[in-house]
Amino acid sequence: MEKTWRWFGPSDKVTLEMMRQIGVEGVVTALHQYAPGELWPEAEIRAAKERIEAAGLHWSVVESLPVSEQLKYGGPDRDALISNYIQSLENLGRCGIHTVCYNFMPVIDWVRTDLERPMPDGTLSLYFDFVRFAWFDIKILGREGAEKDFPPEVVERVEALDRTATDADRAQIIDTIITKTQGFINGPLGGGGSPVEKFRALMAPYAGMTKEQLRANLRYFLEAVMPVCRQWDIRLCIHPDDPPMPVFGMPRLCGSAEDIRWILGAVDDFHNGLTFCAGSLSAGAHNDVVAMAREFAPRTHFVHLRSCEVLPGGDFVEAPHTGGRADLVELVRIFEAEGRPLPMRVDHGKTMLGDERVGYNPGYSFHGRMLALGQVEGMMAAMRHAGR
Ligand code: DNO
Repeated sequence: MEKTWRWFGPSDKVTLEMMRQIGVEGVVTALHQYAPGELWPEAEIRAAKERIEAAGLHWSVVESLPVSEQLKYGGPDRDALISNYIQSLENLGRCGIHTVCYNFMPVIDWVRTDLERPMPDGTLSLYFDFVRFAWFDIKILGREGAEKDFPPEVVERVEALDRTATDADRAQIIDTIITKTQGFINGPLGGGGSPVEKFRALMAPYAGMTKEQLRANLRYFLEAVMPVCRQWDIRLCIHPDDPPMPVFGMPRLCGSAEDIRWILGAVDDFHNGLTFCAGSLSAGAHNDVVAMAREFAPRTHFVHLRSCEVLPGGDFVEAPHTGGRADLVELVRIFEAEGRPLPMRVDHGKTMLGDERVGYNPGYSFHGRMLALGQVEGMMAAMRHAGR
């Protein structure tokens, strides 16, 4: 595997020079200045690429070329948006960039209820608290029928929580779920008005949508973009749903082995591939992550290494890279054996040793990820040694 690192562009507090010092080889980035759906001009791609190369690195993966909401719900402009997407892929191909990650999650990308949950060792971790998540859905978003999506004992705890919650607690969870977690990935929601109102408006086109309809829209998109991927050898790789289950009553389609099988079979082409995000997949107790890696390695084009621990009651926490239920040692063995120089980045890390004072994007601390990269690099070295 190739050691890569996610870079949020020139404003990222982790610089390209810092990455080089810790042994990173390839950069994972995007043209964050463009909103989802906008065309990425070739000149801008080239400029970003040259900047990365001037630092002695190379642009290995695009994460993400975002898929607009209209493509996911099948809105009236979808064909125009698809032609922009195709043109952006061609422009990337012309610049020699061949791996492109995307996701197909309606409205909300990854979800956490806590971005700085204190751990017993003094580090801070991302955390998903099932009851607080349900509280957000039922009481803050006020989604119709939301209580039916949760077990009665969770709904009871939501009632109790709501009686004691303060305005500051409400503001904090809105800021976490809507503003902070989504903001640095897909850009700020923009405009005035309350984030909750905007969030409801974004969800509206998905009302009543089934998983089958979402799948049909993904197939439509994949069929349309595959020719340009073949022509320019672009390996498109879908990112699994994080967490790997439906949220806020909207369907999700990439959370289990069966889902991934369906996606890879929908257009059975090497260029229709997977981002193997061990962290997202391990957050679902239904997933046997190692078995999935064995099955899907031949169509995996990008690897995200981290591991979750699923706790009783449905909470999950991001475990150290040497622990949790993803079994990274085994995953490294499987992906190293693929023989292709698969780009791999360590995903989220703990916030530690002063990271909390710098203001990194949630999950993208410097020290925490550096520690994780060292751990994964050790696993890779051991595999390579054993294979000699
Ligand atoms: C969060 C990330 C996701 C991922 C996108 C890919 O930290 O894993 O936001 O980048 O879903 O499209």
